[in-house]
Amino acid sequence: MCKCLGCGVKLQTQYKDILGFTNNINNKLCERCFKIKNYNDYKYVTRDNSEYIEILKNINFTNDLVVLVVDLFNISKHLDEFSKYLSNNILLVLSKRDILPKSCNDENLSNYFSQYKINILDTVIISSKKNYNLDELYNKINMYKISNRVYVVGFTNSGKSTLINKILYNYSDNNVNITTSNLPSTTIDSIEVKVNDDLVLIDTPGLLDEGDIINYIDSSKLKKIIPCKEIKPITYQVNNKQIILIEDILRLDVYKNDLTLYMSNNLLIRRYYEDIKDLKCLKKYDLVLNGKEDIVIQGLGFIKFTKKGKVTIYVKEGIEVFKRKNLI
Ligand SMILES: Nc1nc2c(ncn2[C@@H]2O[C@H](COP(=O)(O)OP(=O)(O)OP(=O)(O)O)[C@@H](O)[C@H]2O)c(=O)[nH]1
Ligand SMILES: [Mg+2]
Repeated sequence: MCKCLGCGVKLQTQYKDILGFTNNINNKLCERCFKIKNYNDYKYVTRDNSEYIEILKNINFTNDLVVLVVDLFNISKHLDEFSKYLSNNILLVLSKRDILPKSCNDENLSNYFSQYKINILDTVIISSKKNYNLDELYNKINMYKISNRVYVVGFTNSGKSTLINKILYNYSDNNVNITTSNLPSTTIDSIEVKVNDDLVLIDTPGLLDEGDIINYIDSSKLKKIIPCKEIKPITYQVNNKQIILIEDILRLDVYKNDLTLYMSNNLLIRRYYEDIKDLKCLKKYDLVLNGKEDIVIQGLGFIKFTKKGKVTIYVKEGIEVFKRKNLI
């Protein structure tokens, strides 16, 4: 069976509209990967988490080390899902450190994850983009691995394939380059890459987070939403009721509080001091803050509040909105 070296899908030459199509079975890449890599032209695919859960169950049959990659900017509410299926030792990798402000304390970020019921051996904060802490991560992978096989898992878009490419680039002669993109489900099936005789990394497709904004927004808007460089947080002190609109995506009604927005700086933010009708047609969430809590709008970012108070959020139905203790 020939597999695409970019996404792991089984190659086929019969059905143009089905995953894995290529016009020549001897090609190394499927047509979809070829287009992503050469034209940045992404064909949206819908995947089912049940296939992915089977992959996790099979990893659980091994005793091998698992590298769990979590996007620091987009931490899912459902991270504990991984512990449902995996009892392997886990090296937690907090990715995309370059997106959060430099001033954040790495130790506090790591400590934040102690609340999850995951079998964490150790934590490393990285940025594949900036090559931050990759030596430390590579050493820890070699130190903790039980066999020469190490699995890389996580939610879709957390940066698994980018990390593997970077490890290959830094520490290996293997010049394989897995397909990456900022859209979900880029990796379709497991891909084994040999780093050296003692280490094989196995990339896996990402678990889909159903409440992530990525599933509800036109892909042309994603460039605005997904930050690609360090976020400059925006702080507001609200003394009387104010309304903050973020593009046509989110409406925030705040009554007396201090808040800081951690979102892409490409988004248009408008602030109103009197009542307006805009975006009230979206789904409404009335939230009570107990002090030092963030409101997360999955995939869009988060809003840090310091004080107790009431907040109303309007956002497209389906996008997950939840509270958590302050990350930063
Ligand atoms: N800013 C920043 N972006 C990153 C970093 N690592 C990955 N990305 C970006 O995140 C997006 C997703 O990366 P992928 O490596 O395709 O993510 P994945 O986890 O393999 O995704 P799936 O294959 O869909 O499960 C891409 O646009 C990457 O360029 C990083 O360290 N910093
Ligand atoms: Mg991938």
